[in-house]
Amino acid sequence: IEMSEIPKETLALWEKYGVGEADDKESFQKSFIRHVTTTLARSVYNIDNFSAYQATAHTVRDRLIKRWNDTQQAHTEVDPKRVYYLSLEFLLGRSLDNALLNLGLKENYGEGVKELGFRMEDILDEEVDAALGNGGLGRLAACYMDSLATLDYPAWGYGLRYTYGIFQQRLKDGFQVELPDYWLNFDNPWELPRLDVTIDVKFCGTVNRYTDETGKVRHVWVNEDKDTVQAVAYDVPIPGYGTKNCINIRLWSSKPKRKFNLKRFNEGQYEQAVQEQMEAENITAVLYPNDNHMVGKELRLKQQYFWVSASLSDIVRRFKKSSKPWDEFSYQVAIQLNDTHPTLAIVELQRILVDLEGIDWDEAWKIVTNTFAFTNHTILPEAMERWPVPMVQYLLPRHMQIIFDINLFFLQAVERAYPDDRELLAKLSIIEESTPQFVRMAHLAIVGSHRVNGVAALHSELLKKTIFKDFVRYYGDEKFDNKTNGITPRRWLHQANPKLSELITEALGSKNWLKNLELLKGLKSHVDKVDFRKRWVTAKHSNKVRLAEYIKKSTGIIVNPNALFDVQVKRIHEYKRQFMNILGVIHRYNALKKLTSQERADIVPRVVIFGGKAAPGYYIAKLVIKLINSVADVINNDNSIEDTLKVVFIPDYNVSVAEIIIPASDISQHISTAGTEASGTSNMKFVLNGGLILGTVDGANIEIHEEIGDDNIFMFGNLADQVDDLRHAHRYRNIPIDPSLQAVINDIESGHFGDSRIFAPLINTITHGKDYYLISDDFQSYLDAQKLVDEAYKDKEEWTKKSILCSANMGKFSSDRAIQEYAEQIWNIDPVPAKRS
Ligand code: F58
Repeated sequence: IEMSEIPKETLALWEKYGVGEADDKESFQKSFIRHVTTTLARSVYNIDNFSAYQATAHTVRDRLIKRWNDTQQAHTEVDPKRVYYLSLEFLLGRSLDNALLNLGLKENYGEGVKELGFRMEDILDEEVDAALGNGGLGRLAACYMDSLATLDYPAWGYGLRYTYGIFQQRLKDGFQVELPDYWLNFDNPWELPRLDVTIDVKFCGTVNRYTDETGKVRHVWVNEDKDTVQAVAYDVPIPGYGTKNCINIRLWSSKPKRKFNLKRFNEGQYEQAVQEQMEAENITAVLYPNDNHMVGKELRLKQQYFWVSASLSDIVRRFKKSSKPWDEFSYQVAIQLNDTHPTLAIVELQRILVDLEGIDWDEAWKIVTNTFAFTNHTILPEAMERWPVPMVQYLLPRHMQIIFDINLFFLQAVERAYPDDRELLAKLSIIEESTPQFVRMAHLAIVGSHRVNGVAALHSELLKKTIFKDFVRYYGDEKFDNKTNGITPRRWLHQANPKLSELITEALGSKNWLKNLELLKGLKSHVDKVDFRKRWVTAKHSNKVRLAEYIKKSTGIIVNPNALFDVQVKRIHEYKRQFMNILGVIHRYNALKKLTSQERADIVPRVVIFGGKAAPGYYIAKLVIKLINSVADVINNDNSIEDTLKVVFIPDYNVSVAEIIIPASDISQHISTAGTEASGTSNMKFVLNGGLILGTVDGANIEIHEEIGDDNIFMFGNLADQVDDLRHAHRYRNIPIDPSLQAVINDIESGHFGDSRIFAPLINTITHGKDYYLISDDFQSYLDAQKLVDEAYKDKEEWTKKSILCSANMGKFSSDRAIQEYAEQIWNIDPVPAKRS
């Protein structure tokens, strides 16, 4: 209702008793105690760190809700064009510290809890991560939400509320074991259940054709009640930094529509009576734990449609509130597809417009293609989504018809442009003509979007030259562009590295760099100041001490914070080549053993740190973890090398562990085979925190190199355009293995690191598997680059200058820059600041 319709007296009461915005220490304490008493039903006598966390979280939540409401109110009043970011993964991590910092409450609340007998660090440490994502793609979505909120864009995220997030990783005898991540065990203060916002989602059934009163052929999709599930909304508020704006991620949870099969129950079939209910709840039960790999499970397809259907129905409902004509839809709504996982949204919107709204096909299709844009995150063939036609037909019969029609009209248009080129038609077709047929989701996403982008310059170029080449030929170059990824400096520097953040703020004279990362350039003028460098080193050192403590706590291994910390943390995947890293470690170890004690005194001691999860079904990746741990066992217990080398595998790498590791790194490794890592985003986080990187000429490494300059990065290896030839050579010619690599392999095979039979399948990927990821081809160049790192680290002053220049030149990689590009060049949206009340 309109404000003018509400009686003045009522408004006055709301004004008087409305939730205040008081952010001072006393208001915090009052609210904290109220939550302990009423929300938690505890008292001063039985409150532990966890309850203190809950009470603090609820106090912050109250403030968030206020901002969230004000933001929604502002959006409703202005009714601007909104962007909807559809992502199957939002890897948010913890929320409390982030909210305290973004809302500017940290100091007051810190003092507040102290007086109540707690330490803020302990309270923050009680929170479990929201781990609704696998890796880069999911974390990117989280960084983008932070930037959308900070820049006041009218944006919504849409995703799934998995009951189980990414599995927790333990190590047993050096092998990975997976445990379920039941993250909702305790109440989750960072979500607002909207039990009144429910949407029915249909599956299966049949399609009926009929002719309507105007003589038009129409379709209705009908199904049985038992095949309908309900989507329930849970809203996750995302506060911006230094703004009152707070946007929303709406996560859907599945519930049965029909609660109970009474007939079955009365027949005494108790299990069957609740079976449908369980099947419905299964849809959002678990996040699929694969990174850069497609699994063709029916449940996964059900997840995708469930999410897409609920989200679109919500988006369309919001649009309809404004009573604007349908041809204005794409002026009010932009939808970004985070990879191909939400591609069915294209089909669903076409279905809504044609079947439900009665709009002509061509007109509907124009609206659809003007609405959607698609981001691709990988070029690896095994990650490309394809769904068997029979499976789609069974679950979504009407959608399958529409896909065939979209394909027919598309191929007809191609044929008009390129008559008699049957090969081109086959290559572009949305349907792969195999037995059974498959739907190629990337093709559907391209055809149904007005813009397609890759996530780093090289990646976007490779897309155009390889997998999307024929589409470029048909559509022209303009439809395809690049949006280099970015990361939020709020979480990845200000929050994760408070010491460095404080130093930077002091040097630059304000906190403005947190909203305009280009201002870091101002650090350059401090590089030559001895005192500044000293403080820079002190910050890094204290981060290393913090990580050393964490390593001791989580692995029992003691490491020396004065050693060079060499880090590779990311999902374990053959293309990321953690295997090459550990082979390099063995090479180093063998070299160290040959030295005399005197010679060893000259060596820079190293701690090589690994972390990352392997997909549970990825056998080779799991062997890499085992090899790292076996090698670590031998090296860490070999006194003869006098602590010049330590190897650590930190278990259960996740967002909050990353926040401890990244600020403590001296050098980190981003060593994928050239052309395989679309962008990488941790590379940006490390460099922003003054860590140098050792990397291949791949993904965003290339653009980081461009920004920070030759002197501040260690690059090595073959280039992307050499990869095809090298692979071809491995396949058809007998290429001898690099001698240093062969020596290392021999060492493993001799049983030096335990029963070598375990590792045979892994070794075979190089010796008999044609070395698809080119470890042998890059090995010597990798070792040479490592030598340069050792040398450079000896000159501490020079190293520190490099470290400062690294941070100083990272302005480009703020997710604010990325989001601004999307907003201006793809979505066409403007900021809408919430009113300050
Ligand atoms: C990653 N992809 C890319 N996919 O590998 C990385 O280079 C890039 O920086 C990042 O996206 C952000 O653009 C990625 O994380 C997945 O995890 C998918 C999850 C769902 C199944 C398929 C892989």
